[in-house]
Amino acid sequence: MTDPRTVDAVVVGAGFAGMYQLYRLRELGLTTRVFEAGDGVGGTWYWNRYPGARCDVESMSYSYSFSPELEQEWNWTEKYPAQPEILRYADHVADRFDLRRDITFDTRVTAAVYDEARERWTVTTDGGESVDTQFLIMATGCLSHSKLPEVPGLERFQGPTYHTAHWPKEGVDFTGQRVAVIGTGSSGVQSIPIIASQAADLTVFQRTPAYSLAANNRPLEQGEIDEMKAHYREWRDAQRTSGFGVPIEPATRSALEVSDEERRAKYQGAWDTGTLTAIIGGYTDTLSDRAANDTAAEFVREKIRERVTDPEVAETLSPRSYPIGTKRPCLDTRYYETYNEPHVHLVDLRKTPLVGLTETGVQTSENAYDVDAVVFATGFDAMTGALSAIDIRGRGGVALKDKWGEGPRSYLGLGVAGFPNLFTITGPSSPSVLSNMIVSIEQHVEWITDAVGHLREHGLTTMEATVEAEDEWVAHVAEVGDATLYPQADSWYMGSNVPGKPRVFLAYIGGVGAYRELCTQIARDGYRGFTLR
Ligand code: FAD
Ligand code: N01
Repeated sequence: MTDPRTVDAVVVGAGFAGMYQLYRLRELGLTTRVFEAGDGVGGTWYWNRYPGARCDVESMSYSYSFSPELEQEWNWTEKYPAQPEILRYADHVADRFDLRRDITFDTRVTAAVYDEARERWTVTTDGGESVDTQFLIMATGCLSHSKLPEVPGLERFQGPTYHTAHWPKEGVDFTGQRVAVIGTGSSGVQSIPIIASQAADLTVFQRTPAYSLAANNRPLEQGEIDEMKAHYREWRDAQRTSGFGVPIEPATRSALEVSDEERRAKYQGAWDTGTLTAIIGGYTDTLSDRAANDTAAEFVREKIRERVTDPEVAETLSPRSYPIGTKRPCLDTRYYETYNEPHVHLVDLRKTPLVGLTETGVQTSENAYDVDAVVFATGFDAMTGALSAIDIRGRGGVALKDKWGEGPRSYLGLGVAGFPNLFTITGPSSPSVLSNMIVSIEQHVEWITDAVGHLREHGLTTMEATVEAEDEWVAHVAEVGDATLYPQADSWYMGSNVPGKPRVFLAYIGGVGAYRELCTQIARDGYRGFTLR
């Protein structure tokens, strides 16, 4: 690279999206710089080092498909790999493809401003660097901007506090301590059993219970690894055309048209697989009809009652306020059983709301709980948080976060009107978080790379979504979302976990396969809905 301050492309983020985007742009011959706030690659798997962090998509599916050699040489050890193994995989990919030399670590992008006359972006970092680039590709992650509970006095607490998404690299030993965990989404569900196994006393503060299914995690056997490796190409093709990036037998019947016995047997079979999609994808109407959904929800509540000995605790842990699947369900290992242990206590924040932290612990409307350490498993300002944290200014100096003041507006979750040559990998309004994310990441990276290649081949310099295409897409995303039960939940999918955030369905539920086909067709039509110049 001649002058690192002037490049063809800047990529923000070095998780699975940023790494693959760099690889592809290099292949295309573009000079590219990647900026990453952390001091290593891996994104989610670099930051979320909390005890129990692991994937809930099977390892041999949750991995890159772009390199058959990589697929063949890497050996996953577990059905659901833990964070250290996934981080080792990310590191291996970075080394194998020599990615690090174009990544500037420990550096956060703070602003990006489009210069209309020059048709280029100026990207600024917290290290004081300014980089001039033609293309700006955001690989900032859907679940990378963490949030704390919105209560006063968090700083008052005198002991250590931890957020699951910023876990210390050296780990934390809770042996002999009294610990509070606030939050019972996926991060809480995964970490609580392990924190409980160390702590002398654990109090869990729950606002909304999760639907969690037993993961039945286990080591992979050599035979199944060999079998998958022998048929990887077919499997990858099936992933790409599936609804959620995980091939499952498509449902053909309503949950309400079969007998109770048949439905139960099906749910039990699905439960035994220890996968997220089997129960939710078992019938055509689980995610669109509340009565159908209730049959699956009740099956899971029954399992909770079987797993928790105290009926009152079981009831507190049983979700009733939203349909199953409309907040992301969890996969767990001994989550519910943990509440059978005498040193583990559950506080229902719906009955006694969280008031704040004191010098010595957690305060609810009824009680003070003295603890030695507090863990926030309180999640993320999802989908838009990491993008809105950067001062991105397009045509006329318009700020992206202002344009998105009433909810994100984007065409395909890939491009934004008024922001030429800005691309968002797994951006809002794409299937992204409603899928095995590596499948969606690869699809977006490949589409963006093809688009950039197309511009170059045709001597063009800019590409920008039209307002009309964007409006139509936003309306379509909302319409498809409204036909489902998702809007019935207060979830991060709806932006409603962050006070003041507009309540908009943030992802596209039209299906990974159908969406891919549409994107491909749009490209074939000369990038219909984009203006190319
Ligand atoms: P990320 O991995 O989030 O990487 C984004 C990177 O951008 C981060 O490293 C961040 O530091 C960097 N960044 C952001 N803003 C800036 C900035 N301004 N300047 C510089 N750098 C910046 N998905 C699944 O499909 N299956 C799973 O089982 C699954 N499990 C998950 C478990 C956890 C605990 C979490 C939090 C998420 C999980 N996900 C899962 C979603 C997961 O985020 C994606 O699968 C995938 O790792 C996202 O990759 P990414 O590169 O798009 O984003
Ligand atoms: O975050 P969450 P997460 N007062 O938002 C509670 C992926 N992921 O980090 O539901 C009190 O799900 C909040 O309560 P409520 C996955 O996509 C995957 O756990 O808003 N409580 C909730 O209980 C997942 O969905 C894995 O009422 C407050 C919890 O904190 C996504 O990341 C593992 C509160 C937050 O749950 C996010 O998961 C981990 C407040 N002010 C993550 N604010 C896998 O297993 C929040 N809460 C693959």
